[in-house]
Amino acid sequence: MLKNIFTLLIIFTTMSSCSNAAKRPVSADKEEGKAFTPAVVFNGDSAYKYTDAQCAFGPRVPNTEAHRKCGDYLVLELQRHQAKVYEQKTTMRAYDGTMLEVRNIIGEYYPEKMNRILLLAHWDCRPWADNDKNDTKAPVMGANDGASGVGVLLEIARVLSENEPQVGVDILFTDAEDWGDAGADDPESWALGTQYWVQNPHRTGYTRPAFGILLDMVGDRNATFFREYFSVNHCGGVVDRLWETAANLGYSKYFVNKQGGAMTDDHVFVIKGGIPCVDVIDQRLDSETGFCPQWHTVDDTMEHIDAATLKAVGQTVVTMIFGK
Ligand code: AHN
Ligand code: ZN
Repeated sequence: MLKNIFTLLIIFTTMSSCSNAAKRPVSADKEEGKAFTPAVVFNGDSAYKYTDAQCAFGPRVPNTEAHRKCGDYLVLELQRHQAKVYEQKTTMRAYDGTMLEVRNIIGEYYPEKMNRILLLAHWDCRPWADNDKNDTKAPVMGANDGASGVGVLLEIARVLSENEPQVGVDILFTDAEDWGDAGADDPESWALGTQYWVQNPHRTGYTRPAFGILLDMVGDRNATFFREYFSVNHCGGVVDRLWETAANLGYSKYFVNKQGGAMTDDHVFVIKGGIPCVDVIDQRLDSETGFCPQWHTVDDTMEHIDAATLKAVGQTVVTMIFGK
């Protein structure tokens, strides 16, 4: 009972803090050790397996067999974990004129609950490794860029099938995030699936979530998550709570409590659609691309993925959902 009250408190302060964005800096004494152990456990090895399972299909580039088969797998996994699953299938025109078979996949947990949280990650892969030194025409495997976020969310789906939180949770796997124009300043060439979902709710009577958390590139061994610019501006209260929760769990090495850059990513369109949203994205402020060395290269493979990073991200989100 006490625990339930505590959880409720956390959730409502989190939801209200989205708009007033109270600044709650993480105290230095909490940076090192763990201030608490979580009640609901996220399994990093399980998330690793879900990440690997997606890569086993090959690069999940839209309009390919690997993409179709992995989409079917994601639907089945969500159903196996007791979600109410919806699919959105549509055709969209990419910036280069290619017509893409876009498929968003949504798993609702506890749809009767009116207070809801949205968790999202893109599941498609970039069709070209345009940052590669040699093979710029090859597709990206996307172990980190795509599969890692989905892997974490599939493990959260398992957790949600076994533990009922105070809030409802919607898991959204977005498609066609990564067919964007890297050579132009054209934000709308990215995140096509999310743009579609924001304009077309996946069902009538869908209860809009209070806020969203986007996971993008959350699996690299050396990941660093900075406080992304749009997230801070539109959902600062949730940013504060996420980074503070991570610190309390001993994950400050990954969740660096400093301002990062501004990202064109799925969350931008979720925010435009009226849902405040945070982007947990691995940024490297000292690198040329702003991201990890494997970003949009053929080296974005499982050998750079670490279950410890997946655990840090997944446990932080799970602790936000369930309380400590
Ligand atoms: C841009 O590169 C414009 N935004 C980063 C979004 C992204 C691409 N995330 C994964 N791949
Ligand atoms: Zn990408």
